Amino acid sequence: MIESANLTESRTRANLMRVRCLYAMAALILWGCILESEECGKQFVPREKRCVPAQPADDFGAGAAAESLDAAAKDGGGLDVVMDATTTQATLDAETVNPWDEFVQILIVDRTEDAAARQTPALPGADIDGLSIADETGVLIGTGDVIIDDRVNDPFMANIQLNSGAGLGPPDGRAVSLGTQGGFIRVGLGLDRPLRDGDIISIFEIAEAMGDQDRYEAFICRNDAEALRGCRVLGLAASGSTDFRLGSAD
Ligand SMILES: [Ca+2]
Repeated sequence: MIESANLTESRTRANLMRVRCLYAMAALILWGCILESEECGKQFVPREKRCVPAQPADDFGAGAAAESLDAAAKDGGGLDVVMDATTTQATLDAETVNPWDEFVQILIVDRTEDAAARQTPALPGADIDGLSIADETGVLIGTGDVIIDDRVNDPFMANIQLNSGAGLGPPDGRAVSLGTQGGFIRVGLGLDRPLRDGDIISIFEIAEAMGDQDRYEAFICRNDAEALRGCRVLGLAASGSTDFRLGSAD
C-alpha cells in the first residue's frame, strides 16, 4: 500500500508539473501575441522595421510623395519650392506672367514616424492648427478656408482631434491631428488676390512639449489638381509654425 501511495503521489506531482508547464507555455504564447499585436497600430503594418498604413492614402500616390520627400530631405529639408515631374514646358510657358495664378490649394501630408506618434496617442502625428498667407511685407492676404479632402488617421483609436476643419483659418489653439504617415488635409485657400513670388505661406503646427518629431510635407496645388499631379513641393517641416516662401518657379 505504501508503494502504491508513493506511486500515486509521484504521478500527482508529474501531472502538476505538466499543468504548470502548460500554463507557462500558454503565458509565453499569450505574451508573444500581445507583443505582436502591439507591434503596429490599427490598420498599420510593419514594413522595413517601421509601421506604415496598410492601405495608402486614397487621394495620392504614396510612392510619388515618398520620392518628393526624399528629394526634399537631400536638400536638407529645405523650404525651396521645386518643380514636380508632371510640369511640362507648355505649362512653364503659360506661367511666365505669374506662375502661381492657378495655385489655390495646400496639401499637408503627415510624415511622422510611427514610434514618435506612439508618444502621444491622443494627438498622433502633426497637429495642424491653421494656415495663412501674407505678402512679402507681412500683410495678410488669405487663409485656409475649406477642406477639399482629408484623411485623418487614428492608429491607436485614441485621437481626440479628428476634426479636419480645425486646421482652417488663422491659428486658434484648435488643431487636427493627422495621425501617422498617410494622414492628410487638402485645403482650399481664400485669397484677396492670386499668389505671387515672395508670398509667404505659414502653416501653424502645435509643437508638443515632450519634443516634437511630428513631421509633415506640404505641397501647393492648382485648382484642377488631381492627387499629386498639378502640385509642387513646398517642403518638410516638423515643429511649430513654418513659413514657406514662394520663389521663382524656374
Ligand atoms: Ca485651428
